[in-house]
Amino acid sequence: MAGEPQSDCLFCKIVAGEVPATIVRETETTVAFRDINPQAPTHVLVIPRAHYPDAASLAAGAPDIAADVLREAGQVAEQEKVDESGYRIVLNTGSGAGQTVFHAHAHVLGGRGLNWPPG
Ligand code: DGP
Repeated sequence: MAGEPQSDCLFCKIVAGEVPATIVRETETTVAFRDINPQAPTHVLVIPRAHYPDAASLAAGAPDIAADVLREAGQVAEQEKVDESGYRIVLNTGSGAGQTVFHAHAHVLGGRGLNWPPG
């Protein structure tokens, strides 16, 4: 069923506390933790506790939680003090765009110059 935990999902295991992560913020609906392979001085992933495979399916199936993820991304940027210098929220969608974990997540990147367009 949409939103239910998946036994083979890494990020569901982080939500359940079965895989360790450096958690920086938590809400009733979201968890934010440091990326294991940081691409910037600040690189935090914000995920919904509920399992949806990508951002689009999250927005379609649980729009309130999609909004929570975006709100939390902004809170992470503030907490990490990258909000004034500027930061990027990235939602890789599909393997062709670099998505490797199929549990919706927003990357929050900041603390260095960020080029446009991204690679
Ligand atoms: P994406 O490529 O957009 O699907 O992003 C997945 C990110 O997840 C990638 O930047 C690396 C990160 N990641 C993968 N495995 C782990 C893990 O076990 N712990 C943490 N903290 N991050 C992970």
